[in-house]
Amino acid sequence: MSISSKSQKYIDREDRYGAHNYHPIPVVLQKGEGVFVWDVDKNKYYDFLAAYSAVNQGHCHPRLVKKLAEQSSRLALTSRAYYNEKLGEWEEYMHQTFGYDKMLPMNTGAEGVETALKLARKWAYKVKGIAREQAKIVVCNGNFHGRTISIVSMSSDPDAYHDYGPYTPGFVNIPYNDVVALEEALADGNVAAFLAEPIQAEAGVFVPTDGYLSAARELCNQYNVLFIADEIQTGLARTGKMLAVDHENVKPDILVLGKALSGGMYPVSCVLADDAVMLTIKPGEHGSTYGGNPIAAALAIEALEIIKNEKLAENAEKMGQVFRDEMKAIQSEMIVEVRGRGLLNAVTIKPKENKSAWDVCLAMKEKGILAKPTHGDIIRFTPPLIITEKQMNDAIEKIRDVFKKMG
Ligand code: IF1
Repeated sequence: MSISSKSQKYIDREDRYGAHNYHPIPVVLQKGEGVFVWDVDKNKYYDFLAAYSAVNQGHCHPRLVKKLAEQSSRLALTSRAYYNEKLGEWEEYMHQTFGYDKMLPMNTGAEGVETALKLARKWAYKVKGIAREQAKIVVCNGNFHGRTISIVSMSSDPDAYHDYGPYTPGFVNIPYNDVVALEEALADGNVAAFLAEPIQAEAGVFVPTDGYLSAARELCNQYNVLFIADEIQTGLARTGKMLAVDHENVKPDILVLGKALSGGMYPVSCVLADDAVMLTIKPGEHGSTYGGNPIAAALAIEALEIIKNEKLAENAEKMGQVFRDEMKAIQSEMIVEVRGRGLLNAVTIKPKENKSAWDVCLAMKEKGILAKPTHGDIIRFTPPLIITEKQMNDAIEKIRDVFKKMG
């Protein structure tokens, strides 16, 4: 696979001076616009990863670029030691959009998940009456909720947790998409919450059986357990609805958002909950330097307005169906399964003549399509939700050529 000497210089410099905590696709990007990115040699690509679903609105969306420039030249960061004119506007906007009493603003998705864990434990001790230090949180095998030590303490993936012990206690792992196992776990009176992704994205885009989310909601009600939905990747129109839980009209007790909440401009995350949960945290008991800053607030409102104005959920639903139909029609021994919802899709690859999913991604790069495997044999396809039918068909034609050549 060809890597220009110019690109190689960038790659070598990162290798020399940067931590080796990633193994990127060998492409060096310089510009992004909509569904497209360009490398340092001006080669153009469809971005079918969209920064792991953080760029739902498309690269460098003009409304977000304008909003970032405006706010950053007016007031960027105050900390929460003071009030600022934008945070309350964002909090009210989130209440009106998602229907929760209150919002707690953070920055990264992991911080949002950690905030949800802390709220669940506070609620357990102060409201449910679980004995202190005894609260348990039920999580699913195959989960991905971030990279902090408490979060990897929940993980069932050795790559995520190996050699990071000792681990945070209080997590109970059960199989995903298994209602019987969930009920057994929730029957323990010390359980504070059930945390799950409505679709397990990093694990390989595993969509649970219809009714699983509704059953989880009902069981959490029955056993007085908080249902926490991690919609950091599945949320914000990615799966064809504003939230993935909307496919079953389920309302979690705690909702965690991130990634596309800023349209890829700036780390913005938040936690939404009603007063009975949210007000268990008192002044001085949680926070963050950048959490709720004016830039984050301005961007989040604009990013959500774009999702609504441009009907990105409807487009994700429509284009996702086109993608899955066309991928299923490709005749290739390497394509084992095509699955997903909206524009959160994945293809399981069967290696052929020692060609792996990685090799497919390298071949797609040569044809102008960027995507990356997860867990070895699964390629995730998550383009920006603004993709048009013409662009989708053009991209699929390129992907089809790759499989035709690889067999
Ligand atoms: C990496 C994965 C995806 C997430 C869900 C919380 C977070 C994420 C459902 C934490 C973040 C990112 C992290 C990034 C790559 C990417 C990823 F492959 F790692 F797992 F998307 F699938 N909940 N996912 O997907 O949010 O702290 O990153 O803002 O760590 O390599 P964050």
